[in-house]
Order: sequence, then C-alpha cells, then structure tokens
Amino acid sequence: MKITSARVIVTSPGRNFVTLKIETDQGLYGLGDATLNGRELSVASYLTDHVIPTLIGRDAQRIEDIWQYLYKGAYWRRGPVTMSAVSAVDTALWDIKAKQAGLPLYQLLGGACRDGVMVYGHANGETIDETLAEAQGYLDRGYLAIRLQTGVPGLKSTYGVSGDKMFYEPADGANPTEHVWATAPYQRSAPDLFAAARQNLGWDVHLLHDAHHRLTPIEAARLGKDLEPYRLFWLEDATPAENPEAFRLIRRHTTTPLAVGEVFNSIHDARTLIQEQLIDYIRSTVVHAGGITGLRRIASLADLYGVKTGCHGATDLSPICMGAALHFDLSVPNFGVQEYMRHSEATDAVFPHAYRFDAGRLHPGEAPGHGVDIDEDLAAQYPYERRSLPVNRLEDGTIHDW
Ligand code: KDG
Ligand code: MG
Repeated sequence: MKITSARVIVTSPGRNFVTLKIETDQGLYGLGDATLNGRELSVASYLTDHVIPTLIGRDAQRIEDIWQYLYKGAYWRRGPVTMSAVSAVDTALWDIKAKQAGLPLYQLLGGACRDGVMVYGHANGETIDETLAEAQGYLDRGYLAIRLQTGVPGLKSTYGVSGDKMFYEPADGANPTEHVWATAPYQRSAPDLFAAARQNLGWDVHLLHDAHHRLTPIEAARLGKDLEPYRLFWLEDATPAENPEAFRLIRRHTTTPLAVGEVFNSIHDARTLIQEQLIDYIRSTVVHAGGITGLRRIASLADLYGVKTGCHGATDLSPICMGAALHFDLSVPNFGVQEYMRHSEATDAVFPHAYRFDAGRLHPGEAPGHGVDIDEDLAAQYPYERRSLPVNRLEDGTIHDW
C-alpha cells in the first residue's frame, strides 16, 4: 500500500491544532496529531518541508521502519518538534493499518485489557470553596478522579486556575503573558485545599495535583510530606525533570505518588526515573512521545518497574491524540489513568470522534482505525492564530519555571 500524498492541516477552532493527513493508493487515509502548544508552525514546517517529501511512494504498512527512518535518519534525534512530527506520522500509519484490517486500533495492540479507561477532570477556582464546588460538579457527572488546583493567596494568577472552567487554555496571548509566582504561600496553602477536599468530597474519589515544575527538590519533598495525610493519587511535576536524579531526594522523604513526563519526547527522558523507580506514573502521550510506537516502548519499560501510565490529555492535545491515546490506554497492561480535559464544541465539530464518556471512564469506540476524523471544510473556517504559553517570574522579577 503506497503513500500517495500527505499534507498538514492547521486549524484554530478556539485554539490551534496541527493535523497530518496521509493518503494511500488504496483509498485509505490516516490522521495524526502534530500539535505542539505555542510552537505549532515549527512542526507544520518540519513535516511539510522535511518529512512529507520523503514519505511519498513508501509502503504505509511499514510503520516501524518508517519510525526508524525518521528518527535515526534525521541524525538530529529527539526534541519536541522532531518527535511531534514523528508522532503524527506514526499515529496516521496506525490509523491506516487498523482501517485496512477493519478493526478498532486497540485490537491491533493486543485487544482490550479493561472495559473502559478511568479519566480525571480538572476542578479549579480562585478559592478553596470555588474549587470544591467545581469538584462536586465532576462527581455529579460520574468522575472517579479529579485534579484540584486553587488560587494562591496574594498572587494575581495561579497555574491551573482559569476563567473558563471546562476548557483550561494557558496559551492566552500572541506573545507570552507574564505571571508572578511565590513558592512560600503556595506551600502553605496547598495542603489546606486537600484537607478541605477530603472533608467535603470524602475518600472514595481519587484526587490529583499538578505543581507544574515550580518547586526545588527539597520544597517538593516537603509538599509531598504535607500532602500524605490526604492520600493523593499523584503529585505531578513536583520539580523540573531535566535532572532525573533530583527525584531521588523527593523519594527519600515522601510516599505521595509522583507523576512526571508530559514534556518528555523520548524513552531516554524517562529511563532513569523509571529504572530507579523514582516515579509512579509516566505522563507522556501519543503526540509528543513518538506516537503509538514510541509510547508502547515507554510503557513496556515502565511495566518492568511497577510504573503505570497516566497520559497527558490537556486541551492542547487534539481529539486525534485523545482517540489514539484511548486505544493505547485500553490495551496496555500497566494503565493508570488518562487526563481528560474536554474540548470545546467547536473543536469537537471539527474532529468528529467515536470515543465516549460513561460513568467516569472513556471508551475509544469500535470504529475502524483510531476513530477520529477531521471535517476539512469546517477546519478551513478557523485560520491559525499566533498564541504563546505564559512565562513566570518571581516577585523580584527573576524568571522561574512555568
Ligand atoms: O501546553 C501546556 C499544557 O498542556 C500544560 O500546562 C497542561 O500541565 C498540564 C496538564 O497537566 O494538563
Ligand atoms: Mg501537567
């Protein structure tokens, strides 16, 4: 089955998405998500200028060979731009293979290991009361797991607290907006949120929290300890993970489970954290970690060390990524949880999909392929809008991790 054409579709139904469409001489096509928040056009160019010309005429069935060709053949390995492009090609090729077989993708990945995929939603508010009211809304909708983020007293804005409660979108300006951060009041207030949450929401719901790379290792260790009484499902991105050894220090001090990896793009980023059992959940997902092929390698390594998956699923990962991730989640033995920040109605209309939510779990559906399509006419009505992720400064002006 020969690849006859491939092209990139950039659309912005409320936020930017980059999609790769690969067509074959047998009339089958496949779709892959290539969205890299705030850097969308770099991946579009990488695909259009460097990858697509080398794909034409290749056998669409040789997924692993094409993965190796793009990864090793580029010489410049890894990095988010390269790997988002590799991911998009890989996802589109798996989509084609499953359509050719007439099967939902999860069947090609070994079949279902479970009946549905537990997801977590995002509850946030300026105050603890507001956050808990949002969390109650998620419980009413049947969610089994909820991430809680609340405003830090004295700070104008806080990561994860948004005006639009359902569709948190951090890329809010053409150029980066600037946030101000102070660790001490955050460290003092975060445990209060979870104490109140356990009192109000009870103990049956899984609670999660994202520190978004803002703490030093010893600060993260302190927070992990302070949160222990509230039995979190996980504490995410406690400290930046470029230095994986930093997690040894956190691990020595706390039994709060740790999750890392939404910014990783390769198994090598995750290797030390997994092999030294410094984390409990690996957050990498289809669009940034080398597609289904790359992610399966990471999950297999993680399984050896008792580390579970917890795929990133924020609004900036398109429904195509979500659909593909759900097939992976359903089929992988060491699944943990899937993040599910719903998309807007406009986005869902551009990307019709087979996945469905029921009683706190998502199922990818039974459509052949990954089950997500694109309405190209509708997509064309939403041209690209330049958007950047924010930056973060300490109160004295020093640039800090965002
Ligand atoms: O593009 C950045 C977002 O995807 C990120 O800030 C969301 O941290 C995030 C999460 O856990 O969903
Ligand atoms: Mg995160």
